Amino acid sequence: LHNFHIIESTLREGEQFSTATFTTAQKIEIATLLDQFGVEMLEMTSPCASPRSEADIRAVLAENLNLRVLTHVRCTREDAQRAIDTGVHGVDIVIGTSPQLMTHSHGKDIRQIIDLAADVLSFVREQSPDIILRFSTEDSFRSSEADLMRVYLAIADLGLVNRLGIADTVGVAMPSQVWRLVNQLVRMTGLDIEFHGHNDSGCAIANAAAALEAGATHVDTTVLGLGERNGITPLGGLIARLYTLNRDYVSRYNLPLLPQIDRLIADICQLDIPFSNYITGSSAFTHKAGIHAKGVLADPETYEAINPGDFGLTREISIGHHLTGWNAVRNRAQSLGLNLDDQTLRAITQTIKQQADDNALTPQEIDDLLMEASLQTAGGLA
Ligand code: HCA
Ligand code: CU
Repeated sequence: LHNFHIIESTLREGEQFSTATFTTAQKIEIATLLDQFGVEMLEMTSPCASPRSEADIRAVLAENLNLRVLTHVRCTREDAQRAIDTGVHGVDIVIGTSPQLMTHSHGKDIRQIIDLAADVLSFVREQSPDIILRFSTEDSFRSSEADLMRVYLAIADLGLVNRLGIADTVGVAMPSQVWRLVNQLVRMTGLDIEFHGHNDSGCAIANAAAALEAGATHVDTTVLGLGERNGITPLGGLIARLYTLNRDYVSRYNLPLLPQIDRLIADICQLDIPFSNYITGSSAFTHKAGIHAKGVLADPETYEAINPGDFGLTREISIGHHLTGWNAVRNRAQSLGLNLDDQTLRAITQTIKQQADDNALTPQEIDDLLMEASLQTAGGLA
């Protein structure tokens, strides 16, 4: 993979999630934590959205974090001017190019889009020669390829932007489509490419990975994947995806902060972290079946592609159910300092299975069974 950067958009796309509203203090807390995690860029809601949105860009900038602060605006001089006035490090400019958005959003055709973008981008460059300037089409994957190429080539030729963005605004792209479009843009423009992908059909992480494989340099994420509708590529999911390709891709990030980051956003937005969540879901490192427990006890990599320890988390071996195995039971006995012989352990395992067919046993009930057995066998305590 190319050396890539994460554009963390919890404070922009994330705010578009149904239950997400952040106070100034919360925005600063989130930005600070993401900075400590090591994301390179933070995208914030347009200063044109509301008075507090504008003030909070300045408030986050005043924290002097390592990350670059970007804001996201429509393709107009007025919006761009207000973005520049906040003192942000970068401005992300976007305009729709799909037939749906050309008709129902801004009503412009491709020629008018190019002229407007050229005007606004030149304006920004004149005002602020050093600002990080990005141009993106919205709804790129429902736009005609010919239209897209016309727009991107015209913009690239101006030599004004640092980065081009593509957006799967309604979450319909397949990884192969993303790969092809990014690859084409990299070859044709040589510019940095950003991918922004929604998750309506479950491909947001795969699409982000495909973009990176094709040479994209930037990926948009939000914590827990918050965003419009069911959101975009989740930060933790992207980390899991890249970690399992090669740990080195994500070793520069402060991975043990991820659980705290997911928890903070879940709490603020009054959400549960889904059980199925990448890395931080409640069962992400729980092993259940006897065969799995045995393998993991011998070597965790048998059934773990991700080491929970790298994220400050621990694995759990679940014992009190009918799929349990005696290796897991022996492991629990050993953790309690009990030295039970194999025959006893196998007998206890059978007891657990039998009882658990009706009702799962609690960890305490298992421990009680083990302690009892140890009292009954002479010299049971190690
Ligand atoms: C939206 C816009 C956007 C923009 C993405 C980008 C999208 O809220 O509809 O500028 O990179 O998904 O198209 O979030
Ligand atoms: Cu979006």
